[in-house]
Amino acid sequence: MPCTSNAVDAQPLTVVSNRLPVELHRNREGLAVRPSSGGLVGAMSPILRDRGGTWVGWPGCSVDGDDWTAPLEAFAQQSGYSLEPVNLSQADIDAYYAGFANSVLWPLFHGFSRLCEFRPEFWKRYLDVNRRFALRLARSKEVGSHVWIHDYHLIHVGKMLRTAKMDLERLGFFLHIPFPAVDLCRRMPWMHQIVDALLAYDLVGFQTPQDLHNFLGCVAHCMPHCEIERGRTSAVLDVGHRRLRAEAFPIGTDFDDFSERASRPEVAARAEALQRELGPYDILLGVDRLDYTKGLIHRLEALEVALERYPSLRERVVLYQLVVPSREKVGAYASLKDELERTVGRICGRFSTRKWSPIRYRYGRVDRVELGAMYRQARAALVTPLRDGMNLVAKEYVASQVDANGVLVLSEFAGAAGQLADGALLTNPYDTEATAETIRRAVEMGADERASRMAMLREVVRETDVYWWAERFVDRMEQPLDKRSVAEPL
Ligand code: ADQ
Repeated sequence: MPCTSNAVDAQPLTVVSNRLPVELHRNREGLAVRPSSGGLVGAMSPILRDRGGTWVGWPGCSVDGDDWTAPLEAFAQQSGYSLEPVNLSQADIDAYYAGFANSVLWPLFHGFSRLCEFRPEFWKRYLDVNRRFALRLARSKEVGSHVWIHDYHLIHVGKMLRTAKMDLERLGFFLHIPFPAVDLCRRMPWMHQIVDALLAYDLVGFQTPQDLHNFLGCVAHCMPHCEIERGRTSAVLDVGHRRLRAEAFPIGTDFDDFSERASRPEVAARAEALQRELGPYDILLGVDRLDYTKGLIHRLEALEVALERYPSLRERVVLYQLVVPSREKVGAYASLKDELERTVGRICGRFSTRKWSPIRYRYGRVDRVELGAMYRQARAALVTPLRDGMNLVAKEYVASQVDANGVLVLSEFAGAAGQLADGALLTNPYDTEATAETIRRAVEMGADERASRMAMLREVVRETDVYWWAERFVDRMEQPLDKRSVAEPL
């Protein structure tokens, strides 16, 4: 079982994220807490179990009016760590979650500033909710002195904890999405406050060295007196009264879990069934949340160009596009589903023959067996976001490719491109013709090249899995600054 290297005398850890790692629900016996799946939960749970600790977050539903004490205690006994739910009202969800987090920070940090709604009431509610999280942490007896806060929803919690003079030894923050360059970030009226809040942590983690570099550019712009000692993947910042570290930690996936599952006979059987269902064609796979950053329309258009330019691909490939619903209440997402369906319809109408259709579109969530079967069977995965912090689908595909038969087509704007450039076929998703050509290359690649590229990819994804990521972050967070400055000096 993975555990941190200093687990013996380790302090309990508190993890804070917008959502708790569980779903609360009501069954015949009453109230129940069910663990949810996902990379972050999988990575943090063993660490929390090892060291003891607490996870603070929104349970995804209102916990008012019901007594959740008993089911939460039962969960703590079973999992080895406790949960602290923070309640959010509908007004919070509208203005903090759908508002500031997903209509300001998400689009801006991904480079879609035209979709930003810079509304002061969103900002005010964002601060209110961050304060509520901080208060919850400050008042809880379960919360220890080592706290790790996750993602763009909760940037201000650290600063608020410092203001409340909470007795914290180590305070870390990890941003799961990209950090924008200064020229983009400057469009946000609250840029200075956001940068200042990030400087309240002992360790600020980013997905890639580029995100780190962008952050340092924003710090230099907002706080010209801050001294920065730069390395390639890390930096030490001196803000006058204190020093902090900023560093790139590319998140990974649970390689062994995906790989082991993909090897199971039931997954192999499901993969064969899927192939029969789709016909004797090479499967191109897309797996995405329904999000404008994922480049779904651009991908479909690239396929359209590929079918137009390379007739040999007709009746040879089928794109199996799986889309999971997401943020349906946020304005910019509502029209995307319609546009996607129209585009699928147009391409199918244009190229389908009596026995073949170029796209199979599926809207909904699938379980891990089904997902493993798709990953295992696909001749190529088309992971072509317009911008992405990391993109775990790319790594899950690689981990599930136990037959080393497939090709990863990867956007150069996904954080994962920095680690996977050698084995993947990189493409610029805005360049539809180049992406079309990359699709053709992936389909026509010989078995030897596919196997050697996939072997390279599997090595990287195995070595830098999600446990590696979490342990490295916690180790660095707990390392005193005077011990070592930058990880890799320039
Ligand atoms: P996301 O934007 O959600 O994450 P991603 O990293 O691709 O993006 O993770 C998506 C997850 O959802 C994957 O684990 C995938 O298996 C799952 N998924 C997608 N469609 C599904 C479906 N139809 N059924 C079941 N599961 C499905 C954010 C950042 C990323 C960063 C991660 C982690 O935007 O850049 O990689 O956090 O830090």
